[in-house]
Amino acid sequence: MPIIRHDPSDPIDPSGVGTLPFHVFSAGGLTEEIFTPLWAKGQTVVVTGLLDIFQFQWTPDEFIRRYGSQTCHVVDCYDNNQTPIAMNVERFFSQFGHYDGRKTCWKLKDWPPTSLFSTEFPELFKDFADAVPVPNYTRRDGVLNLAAHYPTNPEVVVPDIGPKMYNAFESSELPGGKGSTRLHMDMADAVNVMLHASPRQDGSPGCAVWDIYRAEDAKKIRHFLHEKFGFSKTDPIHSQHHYLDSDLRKELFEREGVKGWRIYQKPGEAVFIPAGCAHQVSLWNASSNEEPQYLTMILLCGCNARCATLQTASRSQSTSSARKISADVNSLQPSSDSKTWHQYGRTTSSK
Ligand SMILES: O=C(O)CCC(=O)C(=O)O
Repeated sequence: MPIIRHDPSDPIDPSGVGTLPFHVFSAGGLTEEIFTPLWAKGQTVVVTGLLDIFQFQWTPDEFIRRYGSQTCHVVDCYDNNQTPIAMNVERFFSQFGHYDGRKTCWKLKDWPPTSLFSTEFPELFKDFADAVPVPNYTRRDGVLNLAAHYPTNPEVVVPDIGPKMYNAFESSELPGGKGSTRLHMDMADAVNVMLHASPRQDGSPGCAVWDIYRAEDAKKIRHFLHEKFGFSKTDPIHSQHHYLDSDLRKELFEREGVKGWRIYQKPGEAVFIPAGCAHQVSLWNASSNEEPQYLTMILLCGCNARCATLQTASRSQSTSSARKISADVNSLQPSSDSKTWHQYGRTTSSK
């Protein structure tokens, strides 16, 4: 049964909107038999207690020790253009825990680069693959992961399915806040495991605050954003320009009746994000504006018929990123016989 989780150490939702109920399982409690029908419905799922399964120390100090001199590119979550800033890995990770009143919110995305993850960071790659829940779906080589069955000929555009890592500092969801990852939706299902968050002053961990909206609410969200920010040729979700701060979430609920799954993700918890569900993230640490030190990791996994829903949406878009999404999704479709599309143990009802 989906539940509404009440953890007294969670932040108070400043919008007052709350959450739709969602499914929560312990690490050993989520079997494939349980997961498959839930996932077919396009609902988010949370798995707790994964931290002990990881062997690698996913901490800022360990990244500095092993990879400190490597170059990486950081963006400021408040910069609308997301202009990359080059620096070395040590400079980024050494900022964790040394907040100096700066007004920026740095995010290190796609480090290590996805293409190099398995070859240059084999320990990280293996550790993640060995720990991730429902591995037949979520591992890159999982038998139920559609992406593992891709044709290998070079004509096929293979979508970027990760794994990839996100590291970011604390961000705000209060009015004017931009979170750490703005509202967007992906063409593949994803599972995101938080590996590290700096402790708060009372010793309990900080968390990532997820707002995930049901795929069937995307139309209402688009309508709301168009009304609010004006119509533009760019799709308001795919453009990834907007973060729904607490005022906007409240207004979305009042005007369109749309409420999402609001998940406060702690270290060792996995959040599953169905393809086609608009979602956004901010990172919270109750030590107010001090010590923003978050580290999360994401693994993108297989895609199902929900991608066809996304394809319909993105076909009408004219931006290059929308065309790229559309191309990626097209490449997932078998060219003539749609039966092969349904072979991987997932139902195909797309709502
Ligand atoms: O972990 C994050 O901050 C963002 C991950 C995410 O939203 C995505 O990759 O789609």
